[in-house]
Amino acid sequence: MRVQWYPGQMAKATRLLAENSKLVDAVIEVLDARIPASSRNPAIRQILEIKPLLAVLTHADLADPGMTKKWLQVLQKDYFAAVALNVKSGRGVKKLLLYLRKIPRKKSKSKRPLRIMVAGIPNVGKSSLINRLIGRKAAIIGNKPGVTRGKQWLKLADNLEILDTPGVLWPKIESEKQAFALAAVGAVKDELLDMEELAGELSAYLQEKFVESIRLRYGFDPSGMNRAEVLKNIAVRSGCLRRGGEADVALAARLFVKDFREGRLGRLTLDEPGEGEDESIC
Ligand SMILES: Nc1nc2c(ncn2[C@@H]2O[C@H](COP(=O)(O)OP(=O)(O)OP(=O)(O)O)[C@@H](O)[C@H]2O)c(=O)[nH]1
Ligand SMILES: [Mg+2]
Repeated sequence: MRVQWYPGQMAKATRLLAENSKLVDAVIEVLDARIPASSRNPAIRQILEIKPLLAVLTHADLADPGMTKKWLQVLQKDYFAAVALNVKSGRGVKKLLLYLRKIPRKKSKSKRPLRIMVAGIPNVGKSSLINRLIGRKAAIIGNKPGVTRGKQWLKLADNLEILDTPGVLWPKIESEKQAFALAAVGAVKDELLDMEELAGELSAYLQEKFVESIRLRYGFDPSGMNRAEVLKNIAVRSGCLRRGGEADVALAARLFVKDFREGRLGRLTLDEPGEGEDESIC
């Protein structure tokens, strides 16, 4: 899957991270629990000054719990701390607050509030996480990438300030698998995607790894079918039909991707710890 986005806008967001990293004591890199490897910014350690880096896995409610556990073990080796969160229910927030209290600080800076920057790919849940930590809707959120446009300082308590930042994607996506993973979870604007191509890739991936997810949701066995046949069957089974009864594959493609994103195909993790290319990033 090939994805193109606006390098100018992303370069600006990357600059914003670099400039503001000078002002903070630590950085939370928000990762998506469904794609922990693909949502890691390979350049984050070069962009940021050397600072404690915490990994927070959002969307843990939509990811495979066993895989999330494994991923946390992998990430703990590489980050100051790694925590999984369901931002919607608040599960995991207490643990994160405990880690934030353990962040070491220079003596000269210990009188001012602790400052944390929240960074990560678009639409991963950075602003939602901040709202959860603060306990009210202080940052604007939305179910599409590019909602947060500039930086925003928010006060969590007298002794803690948090910086919300716009989502960043790196200019060169390492592999087609990574581009697919980012598109599947909604980190890339849908307007920049060929939804039928994305749905086709998703169906091929699920057929290979989680064939039951299609059978349970749509009531047919996709074994042996090609991508077009799978989408056509989804269209027919879901009532995505044009006038005259012909399958509306474009509509079915959107429905299928939406079903995946909203967890109706089950709790699925697309990146496996230990997959060759993922290990090299960790
Ligand atoms: N199910 C689920 N949805 C989540 C979780 N975290 C965030 N979301 C949803 O993900 C969408 C994006 O959340 P935002 O907080 O706006 O994401 P962001 O990273 O700030 O996005 P940008 O500002 O566009 O980069 C919203 O619809 C949230 O409700 C989570 O842990 N689980
Ligand atoms: Mg945001």
